[in-house]
Amino acid sequence: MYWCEQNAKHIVRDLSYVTCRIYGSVTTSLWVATTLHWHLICSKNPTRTREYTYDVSIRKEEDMAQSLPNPHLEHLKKDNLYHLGFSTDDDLKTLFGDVKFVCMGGSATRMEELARMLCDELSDIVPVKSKPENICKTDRFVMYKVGPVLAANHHMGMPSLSIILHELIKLLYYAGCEAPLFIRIGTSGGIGVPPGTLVIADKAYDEHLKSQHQDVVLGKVRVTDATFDQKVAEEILSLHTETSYDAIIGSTLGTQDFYEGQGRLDGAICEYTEEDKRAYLLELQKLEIKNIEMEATKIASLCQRTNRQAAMVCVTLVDRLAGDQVDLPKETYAEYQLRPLTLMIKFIKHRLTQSRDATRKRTQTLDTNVSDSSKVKKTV
Ligand code: R2B
Ligand code: URA
Repeated sequence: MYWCEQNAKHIVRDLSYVTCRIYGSVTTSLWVATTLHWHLICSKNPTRTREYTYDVSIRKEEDMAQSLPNPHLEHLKKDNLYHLGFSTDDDLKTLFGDVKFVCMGGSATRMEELARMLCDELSDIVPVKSKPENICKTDRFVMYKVGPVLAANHHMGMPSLSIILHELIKLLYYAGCEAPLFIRIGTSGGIGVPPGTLVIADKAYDEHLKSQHQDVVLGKVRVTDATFDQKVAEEILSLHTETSYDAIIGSTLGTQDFYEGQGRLDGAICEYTEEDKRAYLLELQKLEIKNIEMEATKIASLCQRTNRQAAMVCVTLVDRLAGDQVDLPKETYAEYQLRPLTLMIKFIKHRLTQSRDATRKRTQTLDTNVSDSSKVKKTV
C-alpha cells in the first residue's frame, strides 16, 4: 500500500492502460483506475478519506485528449445541456464542430460586445455573420457563435461559472471539436499594479493561499491543481503591443466572495482591522499574486481535470493596496473593460491567420507536387 501511494501517478496511469484493454474505452478505464486509486489511499489511511489530491498530470496523455472523464455519459440516451437549452438530439457537430476558442466573461453585455467586435475583426479571415445573435436557448446565459469562436457569459462566482463550463465542455465534446481553448476575459482588483493593467494568469490561488482548487464531492474534499497553460499565457503576452497600459503575467487569487473574501473593509460586515487587511494583501504580493477575482481556480481546475487548455486575462479596476472601492469614471470603466477583449481578439486573429497560412502553404506544396508529377508523366 505504501508503494501504491509513493507511485500513485504511475499506478493510475498503468491501471488506465490495463483497464482500457479490458473495457475498450479510455473514459471508462480512466475513471475505474482513478477511483481504484482513490479507494486504495482512503482505505490505507482513514484520516485521509476526506481529502484526496487529484493528480491531473495523468490526464495529459495524448490519446486521452478529447475524451471526458465520465463513463456515465456513454450510457445516456440523451444529454440535456439544461442551462444552454441544447441537447444531444441537436446536430451539435454541424452547429459547433468548428469551434476552436471559447471566450467567457461574467457580463452578458460584454459578451455581446465581444461578439460584435469579432464579427468585424474576423471577417477577412473566416466566414462570419455580419451581426451576432444570441443562440443560448434559455434565459440563464447568453452565447454567441462567431466563426470558430463561442462567446458566453458566466455571471459572477464559481458556482455559476462551473455550470456553464461543464455544459460548454460537454457541448464541444459532443460536437467533436478538436482541442478547444477556454479563455476567461474579465475584471479584477489589482495588487500593487495601476488600475487598467492586464493580468494574464499563470496560476490561480485559492483563499488558503495555495495554488489549488477545492471541490466537495460526495462529502469529500477533492483538491486539484489550478494552473493555466503557460505557453498560451506567453503567446498572449507577446501580442500585447499597446504602450499606454501594461500587460503582465502573474498569479491570480480566486475567491468565493467580493467583500470579506477579498479582504475588503467596505462590506456589510467586517471583523478585522485595516492592518489585518494590509498584512493579508502584502502576503499575496509576496506570492506574486497580481490580482483578485472570483472564478480563477474553478476554470483552471475544471479545464485541467478534463484535459482542456485554459487561459485567463483580467483587467484591474482598482489597486487594492490603495483602496477597496471601484470608483472609475463611466468612460474609463468602459474602456478598461474592452482591454482584455481587444487583446484576446488579437490572439484569436493571430492563431487563425497562422492556421490559414499553414493550410495555404500545404495546398500550394500539394499543387506543386501534383503539377511536378504530371510533368514527369508527360516526359515519360
Ligand atoms: C470579477 O468581477 C466580478 C465581481 O465584481 C466577479 O465575477 C469577478 O471575478
Ligand atoms: N472584481 C473583483 O472580483 N474584485 C475587484 O476588486 C474588482 C473586480
